[in-house]
Amino acid sequence: MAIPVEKLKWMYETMVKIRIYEETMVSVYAEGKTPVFNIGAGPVPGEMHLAAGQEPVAAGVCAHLRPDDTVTAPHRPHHHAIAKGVDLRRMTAEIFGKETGLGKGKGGHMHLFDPAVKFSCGGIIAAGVPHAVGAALAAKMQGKDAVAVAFIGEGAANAGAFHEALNLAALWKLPVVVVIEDNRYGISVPKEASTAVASNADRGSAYGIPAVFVKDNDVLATYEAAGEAVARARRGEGPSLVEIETYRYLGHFQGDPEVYRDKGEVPALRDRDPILRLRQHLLQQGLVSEADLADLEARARAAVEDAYQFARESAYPRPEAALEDLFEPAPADVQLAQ
Ligand SMILES: Cc1ncc(C[n+]2csc(CCOP(=O)(O)OP(=O)(O)O)c2C)c(N)n1
Repeated sequence: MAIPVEKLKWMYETMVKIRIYEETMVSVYAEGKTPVFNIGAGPVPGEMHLAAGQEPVAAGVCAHLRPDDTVTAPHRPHHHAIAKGVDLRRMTAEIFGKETGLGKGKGGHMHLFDPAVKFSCGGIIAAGVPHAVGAALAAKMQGKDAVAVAFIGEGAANAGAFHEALNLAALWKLPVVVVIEDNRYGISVPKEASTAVASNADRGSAYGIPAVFVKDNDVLATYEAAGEAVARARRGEGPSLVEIETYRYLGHFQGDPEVYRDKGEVPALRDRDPILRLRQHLLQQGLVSEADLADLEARARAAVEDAYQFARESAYPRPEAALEDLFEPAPADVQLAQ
């Protein structure tokens, strides 16, 4: 399948934007947390899970999605959010805990919600799968051709929610695609120590649905596999499972001592960097010039810098705001017990 040049350029720019975003976060998150690591200090309090290296998954899948398609993401959500088109300023402000954030600064980095592009994420492993299946059920009942995509890690594919949700999605032929990011580890536990099958694609047959395994963090192969799965869902033919072999360059969380992996692992992975591989492919095929790529890279960097500046300059919420927006106001025709 020939991939349109505009899509290739979009995927390149998106991957570069994600990488710059995550690398910027590495240093911003560290502000105020040295020499003694204090998780509450600095401009970005709380835990931080970054996805540098995993860009092909988000870009290759979201290249097929529309704003009215739903995406649910896990605790490592920035790459999915960026690729889905979440407002970068308001996302960054949310991560900084500012009142201009997507959730008025009350959620932080694991709780990003943008209804404008139907994006959500959360820290409970595999919880996004039933949510995506619910969105797919809603689209089907409303007669829409929107689809839902749930991104989860390979560790989460051992959770009950994943299996229960897939069973129902298959039974009801819902327009949902479950994308598993195999980045080798669930925190410190390697996949082979937690999962009895080498590839989660083998689990598709348990639900009678198509399933593929995409090797080597390859954005072009991811684009093709996701394209087939999304098109099948849009045609009303039901769910699919796509597992993508990807790499996590950073720790499970920022501050992770990473004693569970060999010191040579990440440098070897970085030698096969997926952004550099796409760059070389675009140039070798004569699809773009160095100047074109420099423009895309400059635009990506400018968007990231603008978002961080917006977040830094925004105000913190008023203390009283902690008690606002906790409950949806009751509909007028509902009498509340006194
Ligand atoms: C239901 C539940 N159990 C346990 C945890 C603690 N936990 C947080 S991240 C994580 C590992 C997730 O691994 P994986 O799904 O492979 O995603 P990755 O971190 O590699 O992106 C666990 C067990 C949790 N958040 N939710």
